[in-house]
Amino acid sequence: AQDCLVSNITVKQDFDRMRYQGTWYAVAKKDPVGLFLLDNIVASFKVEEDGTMTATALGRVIILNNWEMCANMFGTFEDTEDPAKFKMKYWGAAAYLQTGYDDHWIIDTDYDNYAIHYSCRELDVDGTCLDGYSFIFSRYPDGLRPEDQRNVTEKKQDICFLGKYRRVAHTGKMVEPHTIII
Ligand code: DAO
Repeated sequence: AQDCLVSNITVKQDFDRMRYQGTWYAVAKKDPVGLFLLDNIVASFKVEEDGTMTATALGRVIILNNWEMCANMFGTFEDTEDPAKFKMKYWGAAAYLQTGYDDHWIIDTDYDNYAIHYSCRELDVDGTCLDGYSFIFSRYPDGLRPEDQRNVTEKKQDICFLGKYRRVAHTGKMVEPHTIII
């Protein structure tokens, strides 16, 4: 949306949650206020027997200022009238991890290579997003295919987050979930 109104943001047409299942590596992220997941972010989506979409996510976080750990997160998705727009309830395996209830929109995906996620947490009075975050997901930990990059850049612009992303590293040096590195 050129006007950056959240209500004018378009999402994936006829989103197919079955094809979205499986592992997605976050390769870039636009952080919200009070960022939580830092890097090595891997999400795994699943459609349960009753049709509900769920996800687990791992990622490196810093809690209590400088305690670094691998967070084990869970999310369940509530359907809305738009198949690509969900409400996500999320929580951590440990009590000191973040919990929340966020919008979870799939802006675009080809299911096999890339996905663009969007969440606005707080609307500004003018209808633009005051606080939001977005993941660029790839099916591969080393990044997007060159042929997907132009489309992803266009979509970053459509959601008015262009220039606000940082790279999400995948070092492969993740320790066991719940291991606290002091
Ligand atoms: O990292 O700053 C942040 C905000 C993201 C919080 C959401 C984490 C939990 C996700 C559960 C699975 C969905 C990908």
